[in-house]
Amino acid sequence: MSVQAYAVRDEQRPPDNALLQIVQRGLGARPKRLPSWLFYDDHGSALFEQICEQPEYYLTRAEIALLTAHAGDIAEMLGPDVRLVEYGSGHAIKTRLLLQQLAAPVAWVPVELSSEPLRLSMQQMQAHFPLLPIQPLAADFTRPLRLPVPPRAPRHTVLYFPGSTIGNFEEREAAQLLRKMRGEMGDNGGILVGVDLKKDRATIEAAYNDRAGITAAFTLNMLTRLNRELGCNFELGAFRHRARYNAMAGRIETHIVSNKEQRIRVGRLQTLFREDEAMLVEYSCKYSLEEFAALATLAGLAVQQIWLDPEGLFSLQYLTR
Ligand code: AVJ
Repeated sequence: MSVQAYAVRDEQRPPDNALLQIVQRGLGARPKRLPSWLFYDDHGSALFEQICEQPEYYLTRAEIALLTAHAGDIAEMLGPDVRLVEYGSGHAIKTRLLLQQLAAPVAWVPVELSSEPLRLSMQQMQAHFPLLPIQPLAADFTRPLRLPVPPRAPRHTVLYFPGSTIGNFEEREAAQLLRKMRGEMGDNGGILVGVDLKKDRATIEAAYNDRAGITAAFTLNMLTRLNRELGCNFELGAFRHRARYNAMAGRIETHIVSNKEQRIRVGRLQTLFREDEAMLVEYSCKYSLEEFAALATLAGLAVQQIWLDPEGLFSLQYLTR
């Protein structure tokens, strides 16, 4: 047996090549930049759930309040025999509020990258709606989807994209994603999308800098993940979380900032972080209603209806051709 076969560092699985390339490219870029989907390993997903419970993180509470107030109207507007395709599957409460009101839904199709969260949310949802056909789809929703054949013909397909996840995409990418969704929903389908709204800086910045430090832990967990999956040597104490609202661009910009000059190993490469060098890890774009309408137009869509939560912090918008 060759020694080479054992050259893999112990207690680590062999580095995933695609991931390694993405990270090497991101750390080689200037300024350094890593994609925000890297947050969501098991621990990151659990931390995100905790973020949603922080008093400062108004988004989730506002969206739930919105659905509590308006799910009935939304369901009425959508009509019966809807196929609900959900981008993501980690929104059990919101989805339940909506599904409860829908008349004779044809199927619920949660779309999620990893199959484990998919299986879990499927089980939970089936327990609440024993008669609802569930057709989970393990896929990357930024790529063209091949939707499963529905159990019966839907009146129309509604793509449900809650949580303001659309905000993680820069405007050009967001328009591209909406245009892709436009194709998937078909001629008389629609998109029901959660959009966080522009508001005062203090409220927005607090949401991404909770006092309990959960968001900071969520951000830095990306480094833990890279240590584990790629054998990097990030020291958690040597970096800090920074989230600031860029009012000009209308977005929260989250960075991981180096506390000192240090070298980090990424596979066979090394990268140098200067003291206070900031690596971009997330945008969370905020929109005015006018700006989002303009974005929809760019994607060949029109805003049919807008619902707001009682405090006017967050919107749910229905887009059609
Ligand atoms: C799940 C993408 C909507 O941008 O507000 C929360 C993720 N990041 N706190 C957001 C997140 C830091 C969240 N989204």
